[in-house]
Amino acid sequence: MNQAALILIKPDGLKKSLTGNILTRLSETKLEIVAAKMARVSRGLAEEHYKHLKDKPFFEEIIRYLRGELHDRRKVMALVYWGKEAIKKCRELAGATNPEEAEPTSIRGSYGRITTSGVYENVIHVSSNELEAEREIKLWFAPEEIIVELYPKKEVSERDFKRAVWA
Ligand code: IDP
Ligand code: MG
Repeated sequence: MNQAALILIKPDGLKKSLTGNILTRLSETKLEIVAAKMARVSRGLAEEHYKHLKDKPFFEEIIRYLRGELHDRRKVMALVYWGKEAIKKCRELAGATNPEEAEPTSIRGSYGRITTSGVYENVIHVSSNELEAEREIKLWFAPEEIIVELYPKKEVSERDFKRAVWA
């Protein structure tokens, strides 16, 4: 069954110039990329993304990490991979959360590290299950940014709605 998975190339991945390497590794899955963009990460977005970890002692640090405050790169690359068993395939390639325990040839095993303050800098985020994937994809992307129909959507008309267009 086709699945969608949210992938984030985290600020350490960007700072280490790993975008190409990571996308090359992920292309082994033969999955389809159905959305991609660079995104600024507001505090609200980061806190919502990691809300299941709110009670963890490392919560504040991973918010700072995702926002790029530890790497002077205030952005992430966000992508949606789509296809058969997308979550399992992407998580396998990503490797374990703790980069020291991750399989050495996995993405996290190859490029991750643990900082002296204890943050697992593991260069990539991958959704952990279908429910989380749906929640995360809806958080990071608007319907029109995704080129396949993933989830039900609705139309709303907005009065006096302003948006930027090219001058
Ligand atoms: P996942 O990214 O493998 O799904 P989660 O448990 O969702 O792992 O944790 C989110 C992120 O928080 C991890 O990718 C990692 O950067 C960081 N993290 C998770 N557990 C720890 C920990 O025990 N110490 C430090 N950082 C952690
Ligand atoms: Mg997770």
